[in-house]
Amino acid sequence: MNQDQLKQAVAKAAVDYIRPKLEAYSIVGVGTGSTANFFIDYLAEIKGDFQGAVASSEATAERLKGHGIPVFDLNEVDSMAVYVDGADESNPELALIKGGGAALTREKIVAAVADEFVCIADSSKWVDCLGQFPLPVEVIPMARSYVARELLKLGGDPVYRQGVLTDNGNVILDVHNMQIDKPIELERAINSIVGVVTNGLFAERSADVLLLGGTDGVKEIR
Ligand code: ABF
Repeated sequence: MNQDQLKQAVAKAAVDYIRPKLEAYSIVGVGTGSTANFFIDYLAEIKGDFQGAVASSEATAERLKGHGIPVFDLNEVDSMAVYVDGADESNPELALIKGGGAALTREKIVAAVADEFVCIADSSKWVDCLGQFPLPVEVIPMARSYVARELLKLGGDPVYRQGVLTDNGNVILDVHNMQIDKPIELERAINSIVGVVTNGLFAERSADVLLLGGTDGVKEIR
């Protein structure tokens, strides 16, 4: 199986996993990226089983609408049964690095609202220690250089992601060479730098379950 086939397998497994939890009034939070895109395509097959979705990016909203799935503004919903999204890395505690697709802030907001966060990933995303994937940090544009200097003090090597603006109109710094032994502490430390919108560590609100696709099938890890 190639990586895309593994992503498809976990996307299908996610639909099977959430289907029994859905009611006619349920809202599904939907993430961003290629694994999430496969999930949207399978989700469309059961669109009669739930009310609609909240999207973590404009791209996801467009794909959902293309399948005829109603998309709600997050402010219109007061609860969300489940949020399904991919990741760039997961450790055994299900703390994640996300944001390779620059959608980290909206992803973190939607994850915060959801009763259950289901992460879907192929086995290449599984690591013992987070940090081989550069950690994305969304930054207010005028604070970019200041935040970069502060990230250097924390031991990382920030690199400006040229030519990328987030859906919120901000920029991304990708922090390389960060050894992330204490994800919760680092998530808090980076978020406390003035000018940071949020960072791609999902450790305070980690995934509740990870559906991890490998050549031997999809494992459910808690
Ligand atoms: C999003 O998609 C991100 O937070 C993460 O950066 C990315 C994973 O990408 P893919 O599913 O394309 O590997 O969920």
